[in-house]
Amino acid sequence: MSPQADVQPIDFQTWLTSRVQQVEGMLEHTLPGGDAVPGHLHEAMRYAVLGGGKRVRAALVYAAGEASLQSNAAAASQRIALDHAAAAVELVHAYSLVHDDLPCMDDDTLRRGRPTVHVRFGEATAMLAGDALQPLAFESLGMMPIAPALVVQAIQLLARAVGSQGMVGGQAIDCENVGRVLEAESLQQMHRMKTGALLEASVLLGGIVAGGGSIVRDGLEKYAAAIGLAFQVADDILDVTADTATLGKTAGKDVLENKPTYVSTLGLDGSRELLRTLRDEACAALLPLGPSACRLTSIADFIVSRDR
Ligand code: GRG
Repeated sequence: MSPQADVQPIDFQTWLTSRVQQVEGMLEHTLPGGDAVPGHLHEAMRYAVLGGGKRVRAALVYAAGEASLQSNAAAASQRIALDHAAAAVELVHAYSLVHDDLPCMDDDTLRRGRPTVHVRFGEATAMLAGDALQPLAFESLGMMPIAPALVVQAIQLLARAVGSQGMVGGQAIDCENVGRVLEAESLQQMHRMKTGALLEASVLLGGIVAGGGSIVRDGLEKYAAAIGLAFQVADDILDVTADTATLGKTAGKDVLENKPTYVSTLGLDGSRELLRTLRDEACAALLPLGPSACRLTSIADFIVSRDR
């Protein structure tokens, strides 16, 4: 079956539901059971990972992978590898949320519509649960049944994206700038690192694992840079326009804590305009990939129009 025939028959919502179920099955299988010692830690890890979430990062892995897959003998192994990569990015994402919610960071009590991990399990266990989710993500990548050189490439890519020059570095800049007004350029750099880097890595992992060629990778890189930023702009807009019940996390916190955001820098209208521009940039980058990239286009639309 050609990649095009593979993506034509089902609508985006059906596709997304099926990929969310796929990654949640994989996560269930990858996480140690709550009966494995130490039970309290494993319960906390499972609570952090399996309690909802939109699974945008996993969807990006699958969509980029499906845009890159060829119908050849390697495709079956590459599809299994996509499951491992999708689980890996959701494990890292869950760890970042657990640590971000801790009293020493954002001190949040609500996440995904439920008490945060430290509220439910205690601060020390929440910290350890986040710590343990990280290596589990890299273990998942290490189990991908593809060429070892590609496994190494995928591990390096994710490690760089979430380290001190990516997600964690962005969080450090965020912490240092609470209460300060950031120039648009500095704000963008912070968000590219804090939120954009993992989203970008999710897209690129899909391309690496599914063996995408240079034209595909080039398109994916440009797409990933635009949607990585678009996600954060949408998040900043939602912080001021949506309510806590819809978001499943405390709304209005950025303003309350005087955090630098797109809305505080560009205003609501300016932020909405930037969001539309980034969506168009992302979709234009996909044109050379043809119809097999249709899921990535739909995810870009989903990111800019999401209500939670
Ligand atoms: C390493 C402590 C530490 C933090 C890393 C990503 C991050 C920095 C912190 C998360 C805090 C946060 C709310 C960032 C804004 C954008 C974002 C990542 C929102 C949450 O992602 P969603 O909306 O969440 O994809 P779900 O629950 O749907 O998975």
